[in-house]
Amino acid sequence: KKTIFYFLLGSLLLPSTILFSQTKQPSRPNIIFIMSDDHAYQAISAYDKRLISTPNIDKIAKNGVLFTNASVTNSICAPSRATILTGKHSHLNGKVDNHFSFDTSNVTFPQLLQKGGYQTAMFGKLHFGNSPKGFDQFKILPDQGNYYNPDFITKKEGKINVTGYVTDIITDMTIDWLQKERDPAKPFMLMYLHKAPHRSWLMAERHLKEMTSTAFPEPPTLFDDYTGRTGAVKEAEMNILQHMSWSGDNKIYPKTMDSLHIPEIGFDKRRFEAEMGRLNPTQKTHFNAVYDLINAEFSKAYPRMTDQDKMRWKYQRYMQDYLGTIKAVDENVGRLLDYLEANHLLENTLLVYTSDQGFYLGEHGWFDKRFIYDESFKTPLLVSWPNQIKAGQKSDALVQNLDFAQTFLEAAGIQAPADMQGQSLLPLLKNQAWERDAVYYHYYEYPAEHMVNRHYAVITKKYKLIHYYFKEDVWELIDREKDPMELKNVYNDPAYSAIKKTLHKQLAELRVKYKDNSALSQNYIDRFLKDASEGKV
Ligand code: SGN
Ligand code: CA
Repeated sequence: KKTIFYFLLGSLLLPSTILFSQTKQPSRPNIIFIMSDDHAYQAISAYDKRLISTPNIDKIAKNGVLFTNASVTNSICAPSRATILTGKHSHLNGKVDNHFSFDTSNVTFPQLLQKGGYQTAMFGKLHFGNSPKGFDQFKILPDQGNYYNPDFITKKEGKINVTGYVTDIITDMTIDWLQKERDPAKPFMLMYLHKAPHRSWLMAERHLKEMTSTAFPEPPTLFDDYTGRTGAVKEAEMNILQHMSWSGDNKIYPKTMDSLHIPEIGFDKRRFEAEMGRLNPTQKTHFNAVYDLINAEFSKAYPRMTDQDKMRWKYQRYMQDYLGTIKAVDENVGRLLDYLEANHLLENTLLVYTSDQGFYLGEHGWFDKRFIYDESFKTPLLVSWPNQIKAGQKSDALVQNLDFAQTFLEAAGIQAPADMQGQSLLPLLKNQAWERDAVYYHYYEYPAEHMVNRHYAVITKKYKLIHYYFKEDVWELIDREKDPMELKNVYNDPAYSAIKKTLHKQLAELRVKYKDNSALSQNYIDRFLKDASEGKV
């Protein structure tokens, strides 16, 4: 009798339980996209422990997946962001370089998520020359933004100025939004976008003493003389000794420069003032306490310094300041993760940490990015989603920033437009079948700052076939397994003639697949030259 009673009770309750669980728990995940600007994977301890410890960023990979072969399609800021938002290569979304504004008639994944019922917000650096569409709330830096006391363009209050350090402020805004504006009835998509560690590398006051008294190991190719590769590598203006500015980048005071009669490149006094000139008196006191000392020691040492000493000195100053800015990024990522954990917002959240591209930390003697060589072609990528993705994984799949839009749309159960060009990473994240044996790359911004020639390429796990095509027309073939530091062009080595043929075929196929043809590229070249001749660039 008892059994029959419970059976009847159970069958009465069951349908309502199903109904209840369907309405109560929105199963669509939240999406949090964390991106810093110019953050090299060499400066994340989950990838490389030599330079810095980033325990909070590392935690994301511990909870999920660390991608060791993630890359960008065009290694420069705004174009990478446009590719992320549109799921299209630069030649199709139109944002081929940093010069022109983003074409807002493009369809972006935040617009689709918003239409599909997501609450959306963006905080930090966008760098599009206009405001983003598809966001319920945004507070973005104008253009590159500033490290200290930055201005923001906001959706609801127009332009505002906030006192303090940019990385802390962007995090405050983000957590504030989660606390006060988030609608718990909806899933959300949040873009939390740091300016750091972009040039010219001003760290938070609290890290000044520690970071300026630390010495960092040099990369083996710091004194690369660029032999064995094409002219494009030699022509680039991103050598630490020759092109990094003493005052603007390394914070040698203009008055120290004058007293030592040091010839300076570029607009470095402007650059020095552009960031250091924004400090308020208290901030300035903290900076001076540290940089006065550096300037005094430098003044004493400079007259006896050889070129090699200068390179070494600049590299150390570069690393102290660059890595100093990352200290605050890691602390603030930790602050956000703690908030999410405390509020049970981690489990059903697809959370990504990446950068708009990688960066050279002295490899090949360089700073900056743009080139197809690993340090700037690759980008960090750490992903977690505890409800769906197993913790502690590592993947060497050839994934790209091109894939984010479709990944997020699929996670949200929204159909991606057919003309998006990426591949959702969800199957890969869930250990299901996912394949790609080569990726495509195309960099355009030339002639321009740092003078990196235009190039396109096919990249497999084993090789890179690169075509520098603008000023000079030359090919490079890199054997990634035999030459991991990418110091030798084997394009004309007969031993590679068969592989060269295969790669040429793959490259041609990818250009057709992604609809990149020379006519399109020629359009951008013409447009650039016209604007340059009219003084607009
Ligand atoms: C600035 C920097 C460059 C950097 C570009 C692009 N110069 O112009 O070194 O390559 O931004 O960076 S600075 O003297 O103004 O700092 S990007 O990340 O926005 O693409
Ligand atoms: Ca960047």
